[in-house]
Formats: sequence, structure tokens, C-alpha cells
Amino acid sequence: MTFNTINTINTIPNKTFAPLKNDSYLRALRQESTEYIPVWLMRQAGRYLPEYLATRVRAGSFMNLAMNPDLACEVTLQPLDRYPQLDAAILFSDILTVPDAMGLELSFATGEGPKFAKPLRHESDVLALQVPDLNRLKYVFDAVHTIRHALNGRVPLIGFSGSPWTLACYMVEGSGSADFRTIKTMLYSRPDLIKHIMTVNETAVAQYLLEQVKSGAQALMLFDTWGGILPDGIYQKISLASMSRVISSVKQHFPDMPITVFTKGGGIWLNDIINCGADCVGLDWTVNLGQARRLANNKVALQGNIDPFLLMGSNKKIEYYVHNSLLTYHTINGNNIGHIFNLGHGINQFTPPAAVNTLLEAVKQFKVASI
Ligand code: 1CP
Repeated sequence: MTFNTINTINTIPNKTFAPLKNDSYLRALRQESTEYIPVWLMRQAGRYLPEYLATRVRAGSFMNLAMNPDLACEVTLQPLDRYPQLDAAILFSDILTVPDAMGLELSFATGEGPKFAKPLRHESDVLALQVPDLNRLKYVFDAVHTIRHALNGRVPLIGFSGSPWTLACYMVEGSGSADFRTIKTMLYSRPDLIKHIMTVNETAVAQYLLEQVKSGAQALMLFDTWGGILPDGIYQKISLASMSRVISSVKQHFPDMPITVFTKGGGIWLNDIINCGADCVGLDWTVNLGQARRLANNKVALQGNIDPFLLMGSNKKIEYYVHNSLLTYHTINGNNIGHIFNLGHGINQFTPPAAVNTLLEAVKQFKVASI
């Protein structure tokens, strides 16, 4: 099988990388035809893989792993080595490195979620917040550069950031949350403080993404994991508008850089999200792919949207639901453009690795069987 080398960015000032051998993911983002439906999985590197757990033990902690470019590179490549069906790599890091660089002091206790030692709880915490010195995130940019070289053109490398709002949720709550009571209380009682956090985050996220592109990222993704906790009207005004401005900032410097926006629980606002300036919209499992395609009307590519817990089912179930989902988007003899297969959220840590292979095979078989 031959692939055209991409004509977008594969040479960054002072940095030359190998030409891409598999550009199906980038072609789908541009809504060009592909020989099959490209696929990658959110959180494809991580705790469900025994090889990841082994590297993490060697590193000593999640942060040691993420801050060491060679180890970050090693775990980025692990899912690609295990699953040759994958058509993209995603930088191994975390969305919470940015608030860590702002001084909130991130840590991960084994078996628990992330925690900030210094969350934004008081007015003085918020007013002291500043866009971080990018040198504090140099380890991320070094990892991007190392991974891009190690990929040697195998598949494109996705860089990413949390959305300004999703970062704000962790920064105010100090960890994950069941109800987001602290940030929602701030939202309704001190909207001025939320505005301040969002302004700082927006600038930080834009700078962070730009630097990832300069270091070798070939596509970008904004994870708006907690946009869906906002009410209608406020989501558009706060989370979506800030992502829109981040996208404009990146596109000012790199107009061809493809950007995907994913708001978990954002299906109800799909029309607004389609028009936010992104090239691709990530969908969770509540959205029908075919309906989303009709709404998108070729304005954006679509990514998604299988429930990650389908991977806990039998092979037959996995094959059935993958096929069903694909049939909503891809008609027989239709054109299979503008769709990147993915899960509707990150892969769960208890997922059996063999189930992932079944899922990926079902996606690759689809072209043979139906298109
Ligand atoms: O292959 C990959 O995609 C791995 C790289 C990656 C990415 C893109 C990691 C590694 N984290 C993320 C993004 C991320 N981190 C998001 C957005 C995507 C999503 O919604 O899943 C979010 C919300 C986080 C925050 C975070 N970091 C959580 C969730 C906490 C909560 O609120 O429930 C957790 C558990 C982490 C730690 C983390 N990040 C990544 C891994 C592999 C892990 C597990 C840490 C470990 O090894 O102990």
C-alpha cells in the first residue's frame, strides 16, 4: 500500500522529520478520501497495557514518566507496536501539566486520580495566577520532538491540551469531582474570578499548543472533558468561546494545522461546536454518527464514538456494535470521508488488551465487508 507524503507541515524551522508513510488520519481530518477508516483510541497508552504498567514502575511515578522524554516516547509507541492497526500516535503526557507549571503542584498517588497541592480556592489564589513560563513545560516539547523522530514517519503525532474550562475545573476543585460543587459555586457567586482563570488558561493553552506544533505535533486535540457539566448558554459563552479563540490563535500561525475539539456530553450543542472553527469534532457515545454527519454537512470531520465499556463485552458484541455504528455514517457504496474511528471517551484501565484488538480488526474489516 502506498501513501502520498503530506504537503502540510513536515518541516518545522530547524527541524526536519521523515516523510509520513501513513497519512490516512490527516487525510480524514481534511475530509479527503482514505483507503480505509482511520482509527486511534483516546488514552491508547495507559494502565490497561501491561507494558505501560512495567514502564511506570521503572519510572517510579506518573510524573517521572511524563517528565522523561525517552520514557514518554517509549509509552507513546507501546500501543502502536501492539496494535499495527492504529493510524495515529498521541503524545504521552497529561492535561494537568499546564496547571502544574502554573505552580499548583500536581501529584498522582498510585491507584488514585490527580491532586493539586495548591488549588485555587481564594480570591488571592486566583488573582496570583499567571500564564506559566513555557520553559517549565520544556519536557513536554522535548517529548514531542523525541516521539516525532522515533515515529520516523510511521503515523502522525497528535499533540493536545485540556480546554481552558476543563483545566479550570481541576484547578478549582483540586482533583476530579463527582458534582463540581466548588467551581460551580464560584461560577455563580464570583463569575469575575472564573473569567480571570479562563483568560489566563486560554493564553496558556494557546501558547502550549503552538509550542507543541513547533516541536513536531502534526495535529492537535482539545479535551473538553467537563464542558458537558455546564448549562446551555453558559457552555457556549465560557467553554466553547474560549476553545474557539484558542483555535484562532493557533491557526494564525499554522493555518493548516488540524484541530479536533471534544466536549464530553456536548452532543446537544453539536451545531455550535461544528461552527467553532475546529476541523474535527469528537463525539461521545450518546450521539448518532449518521445524524451528526448530516448536521456537519461537510463542515468538519467527525471522530468517535463507541462507548469505551463496549470493550468489556464479548467479541461478538464488539463486532456487532462497531459495525452498527459505522453503518450509521458510512453507506454501502458511499464515500467514506471525514470519519476517524475512536471511542466516545478514554479507554478504561480495566479493559482487556485482546478486546482492543477485536475492536480495531472490526473497524479495518468494515471497508472490506461494506464499502
Ligand atoms: O495515550 C494517551 O492518550 C495517553 C496520554 C493522556 C492523555 C491524552 C493521559 C495519560 N491523559 C490524557 C488526557 C487527560 N487527563 C484528560 C482528558 C481526556 C479524558 O477525559 O480522558 C483528563 C480529564 C485527564 C486527567 C487525568 N489524568 C485523570 C482523570 C481524573 C478524573 O477526573 O477522573 C487521570 C486518572 C489522569 C492520570 C493519567 N493520565 C494519563 C494516564 C495514563 C494516567 C494514569 C496515571 C497512572 O499511570 O497512574
